Amino acid sequence: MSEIGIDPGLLEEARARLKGAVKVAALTGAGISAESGVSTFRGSEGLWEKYRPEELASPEAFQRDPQLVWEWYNWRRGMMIDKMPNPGHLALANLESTHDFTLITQNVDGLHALAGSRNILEIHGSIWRVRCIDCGRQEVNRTAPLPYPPACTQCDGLLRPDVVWFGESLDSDLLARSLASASRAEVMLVVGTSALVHPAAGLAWQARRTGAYLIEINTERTPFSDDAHAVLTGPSGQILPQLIG
Ligand code: BV8
Ligand code: ZN
Repeated sequence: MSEIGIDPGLLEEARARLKGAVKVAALTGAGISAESGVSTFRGSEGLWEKYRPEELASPEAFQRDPQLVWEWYNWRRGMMIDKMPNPGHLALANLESTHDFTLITQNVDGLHALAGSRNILEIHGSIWRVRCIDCGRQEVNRTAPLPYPPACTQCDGLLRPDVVWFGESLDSDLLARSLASASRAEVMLVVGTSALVHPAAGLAWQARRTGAYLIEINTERTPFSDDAHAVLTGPSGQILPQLIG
């Protein structure tokens, strides 16, 4: 076994498949940021443990109690503001220089961009971007916490986090581009996601349907594991540098 406990033959096969591919896609979730110290959603200390998703990450919750929702996002922004990319983010950023690579992320923490990735589809939005619920104006600021109530500089309307909440549709252009890159991928990496949230998780199965070789990297098994060609079990911050080199 390699020092990260992966069967060397499996790792070698996955490496060879990646080396032999041109078009590659990746779908990442909160697990890729765990080794950067960013809480996951459903882990032991997962964010949702304290709150139920519909309580906070939904338009109804924001309608009902915008201050509670803002306090949660301010707490998350404060928890994320000093976090740095880990070797897993950096390895994926390197993939852009050797492959026709598209990075699809469910994460809103911005760590892939900090690691140097450029071709990123942030399908659930960004915690560092806010949007006015009246005029739609977007503002980016990496500060925490935002004073409450955060007011739009253009029309004084209420600002909301520019993320996709449960029950909200994803940006149709981002979803179309994600589907296209998943469908044309020869290899698809599925990294650090519990594969529970749709339509994001569906992108991995889409890639499988259109013939991609699927590599799952996760510390645990997920609903997706049985459909992956290679399941590399362990921390992505250790496995990705071994896989990508
Ligand atoms: C929509 C942004 C159409 C906000 C988020 C029943 C069946 C199927 C779908 C549904 C259903 N009922 C409702 C739905 C739809 C719903 C959904 O999927 N619900 C799920 C929970 C069942 N989806 C939606 O509402 C989506 N919209 O469907 O629109 C529509 C429109 C109108 C009306 C109806 C439908 C919108 C979903 C987007 C929600 N927004 N985030 C914010 O962040 O505040 S989701 C949130 O969960 C994050 O984005 C997160 O990324 C995402 C998924 O979680 P993961 O990233 O996978 O993280 P998690 O903690 O779960 O897992 C971490 C993994 O990492 C684990 O597997 C762990 O083992 C692993 N790990 C840990 N450490 C490491 C590691 N792996 C490697 N290395 C490590 N070191
Ligand atoms: Zn406004």
